[in-house]
Amino acid sequence: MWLNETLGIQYPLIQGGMARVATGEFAAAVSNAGALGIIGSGGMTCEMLEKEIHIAKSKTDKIFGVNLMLMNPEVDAQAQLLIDEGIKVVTTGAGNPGKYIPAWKEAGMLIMPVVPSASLAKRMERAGADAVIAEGTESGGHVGELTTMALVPQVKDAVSIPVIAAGGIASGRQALAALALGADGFQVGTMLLASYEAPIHENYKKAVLKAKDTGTVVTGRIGGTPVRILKNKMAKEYIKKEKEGASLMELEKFTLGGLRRAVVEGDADTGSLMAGQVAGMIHQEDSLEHIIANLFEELKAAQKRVAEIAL
Ligand code: TUI
Repeated sequence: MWLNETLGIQYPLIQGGMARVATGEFAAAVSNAGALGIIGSGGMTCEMLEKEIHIAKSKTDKIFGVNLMLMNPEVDAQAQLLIDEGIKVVTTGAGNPGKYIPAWKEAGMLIMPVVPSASLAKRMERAGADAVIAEGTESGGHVGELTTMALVPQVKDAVSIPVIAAGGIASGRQALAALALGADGFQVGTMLLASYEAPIHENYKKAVLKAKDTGTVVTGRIGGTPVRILKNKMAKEYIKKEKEGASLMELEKFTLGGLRRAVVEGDADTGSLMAGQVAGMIHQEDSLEHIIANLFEELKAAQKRVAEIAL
């Protein structure tokens, strides 16, 4: 497929940006397992990002990338850091990276912004993006409105650059469905939380393994920053307060530091346990190598099964 052929990697698979989870060591492990590892800049200062890039470089000879979280207060300096560090692939999230694209192109980087709509996909194509990642609202963390099922084909029809499908992919069946929608590659996040290598607290991992299909909820829709997390005490209270018309300030008090509480401290009650709707289909811990190889074994089996259906 376009993605693995362009990057010279084994699998047409990108790891999602996963703020506070996707460290340099984790991204290197994903790249070593044959996919494209990505360091997530969400929650990092510029100095932290630099350190993580150096760690990734020391842990793999394979290609890896950086996800630039565009709401990060240090994003301007981080955008330049990627050039200075010779980063070859950048994905972006939570905004429009248009102003950085000319300098990134000049540096020869492969640019793949996450888009929640066909209109932003078109703008990104005009701005010079090499591909777009069409991420449906099934995904974890900061989400758009459209589902992967509705978004991917509409983005595909709107642009002529390659389209990577994201949101709701954790099995070969879902990857095959993404192919049918027109995808030129896949991005996954939630399924990798269940890897031995994921640097998250045991309690976070256990909560993902325990989650059911209806186990996630979107907080912050009213405030304009919708974030999908596993349902817990904090999420329920947040939604209740949101419905009661609480002020943004009051709501922020709930979520401030929530991701750190989840990932580092393992506080499953008041932490912000970001995860996608596919959490309900993840039942066991495994190595990154197995998780990724299995996805493509399943994809081949699903493709064969579908090809044999008489219509
Ligand atoms: O970015 C993500 N997912 C994330 S970022 C993150 S860190 C965070 N922490 C606390 C609060 C909020 C975020 C956790 N998960 N996914 C990619 C994504 N991008 N989803 C939606 C978008 C998006 C939304 C609007 C991309 C562009 C956009 O453009 C608006 C515009 O300016 O046109």
